[in-house]
Formats: sequence, structure tokens, C-alpha cells
Amino acid sequence: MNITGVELRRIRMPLIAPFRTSFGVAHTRDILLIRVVTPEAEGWGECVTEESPLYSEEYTDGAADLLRRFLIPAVIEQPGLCAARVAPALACFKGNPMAKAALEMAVLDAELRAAGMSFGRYLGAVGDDVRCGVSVGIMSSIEELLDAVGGYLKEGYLRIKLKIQPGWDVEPVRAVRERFGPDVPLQVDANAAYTLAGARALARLDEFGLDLIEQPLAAGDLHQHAQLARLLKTPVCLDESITSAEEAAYALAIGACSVVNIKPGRVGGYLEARRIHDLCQANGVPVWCGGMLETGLGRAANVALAALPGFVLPGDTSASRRYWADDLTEPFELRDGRLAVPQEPGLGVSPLPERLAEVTTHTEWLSE
Ligand code: OSB
Ligand code: MG
Repeated sequence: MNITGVELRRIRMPLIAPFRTSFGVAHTRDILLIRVVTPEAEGWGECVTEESPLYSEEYTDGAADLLRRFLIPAVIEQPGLCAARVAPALACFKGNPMAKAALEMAVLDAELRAAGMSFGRYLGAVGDDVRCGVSVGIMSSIEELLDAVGGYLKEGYLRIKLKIQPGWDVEPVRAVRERFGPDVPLQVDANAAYTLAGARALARLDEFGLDLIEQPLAAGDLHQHAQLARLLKTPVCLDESITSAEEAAYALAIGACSVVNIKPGRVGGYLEARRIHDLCQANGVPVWCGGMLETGLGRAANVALAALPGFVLPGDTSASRRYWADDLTEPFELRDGRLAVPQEPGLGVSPLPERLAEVTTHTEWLSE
């Protein structure tokens, strides 16, 4: 496959409601899209960086600069490029997994559209739908939280994830358990807001029968996570800490976690994400698909990934309307707590032209 050129496009989409985590609050998403053009087909990539480097070191303007100056030139000059060659071609540039993942996703989409094969088929999906959970942000009151959780349960979500931080942990979890009962699959995500010194507060969550606690400590604190895991009954799951299959193998070997959240952007792409899945599946470690408030493009690929057999827990693969009044693509809709895996070639969905035009704030064309 020879790349004719690449478009970098910025879009701005308002979230249906603000989303608050321990590291910040998002009202809108300013998203970088990549469109790879080849003689046979076009492919779309969605970069999952946020506007500011609060979740990880990457941020959207930085990713755009890196793609423009280094990553896109390095792939455009490769004759006969395929998605599997993208990561090796970019390996000389340090870090920046989200920018790299977006470019690999666009190349893979073009390749698969040209070949008439879906993402799910290529990645190894089994079954034609996936079980979905929902990530519920930090709210300004317990009442507001209970309303939100009640609404999501009514829509059919199969598990609830509560964002927590010091001061918003035991009380919201207790309130959700009291209102909705012990049988609702429930988990929490701290986005690295605690230190090992705060382990006592986290141990107070043990009585609520949570399925897991996600990323309680800083991304680099693998050994502290291993210590914490020994102090808690609740299984520890890592998100921010797991940046590659190698890192996942190490984290599992030292007992830093017993569950893994797989986000393709965080690990440099769908191919590395699949390697982490394979590693975990071979070791009997449950995984689930995380999310980064994606549009229908990223959602399509995540749903395909989440259909791999080792994804035994419901993902943060929520329906379009959990995020957007109008998605960029045909909306993903929840049926019996599930989203359908797209079956058409590539991502199986494309931006709706009018919607794309409406939300675009900037475009830029790069060619050899
Ligand atoms: O930690 O999983 C996270 C969103 C943005 C950044 C980090 C996280 C999240 C979510 C939302 O929890 C997941 C989603 O619904 O896309
Ligand atoms: Mg997380």
C-alpha cells in the first residue's frame, strides 16, 4: 500500500454532560483525526489525547506537532507500507503512544477497507456483540450521582464504574450499593489519585464487593501497587501504568495487578493492544477495554477489540448517546447492555459528511 497523503483534521464536539475525574473536568472534546489516503482506500484514525497532559504526558497539540514533523513523514516514505510495519517504522521516536496509535489505526483502516475485511475479523473477534459498562464521573452531590447511575442501569449497562478521589470514595460507593443493591457489578477508578500512605482509605472499600479498583496509585508506582494489592481484598486493575505488552508482563510478574484495562491509544495501537490481550489470556488474567471518550470512529475499533475472547469483563465501550447528542458516525446504540461489532470492511463506520463538516475546526494536508 502506498500512501498518497495524510490529512490532519481537528474537530470539536461538546460532551452531553461534563465528565469529572480526579485529574480534571472535560466539557468538550477537541479531537485530532487522521485520514490516510491511498489509491485503493482511505482510512481513519482517532487520536485519544486530551487537550492537556493530565491523564498522561501526551496532549493534542503536541500529538499533532509530532505527527506532522516526525511520524507522518516516517510512514509516507515507506513503499508497500502495511499496518504491521507502522510501529516498527516509528519505534525510533520515543514515547507518544497515542499519536502513534492514531496513525497505525488510520493505516490499518485503509488496509482493511482495501482488503474488504473488518477490524473485528482482522483482530480475532468472536461473537458479534460486546457487553458494555459505563464510567460515571465525579459529581457535585450523592443525589446527582444516584440519579446518573439509576439512569444508566435503566438503559441496560451491565456494570458501573465510579470515578473516585480522596474525599469522594467510600460515601459514593456506599450510597450506590445501598440504593441499587449488592448484585450490580461495580468498580472504581482513581486515576492515580492516591498514595500508598492512603491505603487505609482504600481498604475501607473492601466491604462493598467491588469487582476491581483501577489505577489507585501513580503510573510509575508498580511496586507500590504490588504492596497495595497485598493489603486489599479488592482486585487491583491497572490502566495508566500499562504502556506495552512488556510492561504488562512485568506488572503481572510482580503482582502489581490481577486485571488489566486495555486502551489501544495508551499502548501504541491496536496491534500492541492485541498482544497484551494474548499475554493476559495465556496467563488467565481478565482484561477489559477502556475508553477515552471516543467518537464513533474510535468506538468502532474498540468494540471490535473488545470482542476478542480474553475480554471477559464489560468495557468502557458505552453507547454514543452517553457522550454525544450527535456522534460523528451513525450512533452506536445499546441493546440488552451490548453494542454490535461492526461487520463492514475496516472500521465499518465512517464520519457522516455533514456532521464532520459541522465540527471541523482545522484541516491540514501532508504529502511527500
Ligand atoms: O481512566 O478510564 C479512564 C476517560 C478519559 C480519560 C481516562 C479515563 C476515562 C474514562 C471514560 O474512564 C471511559 C469512556 O467512557 O470512554
Ligand atoms: Mg482508568
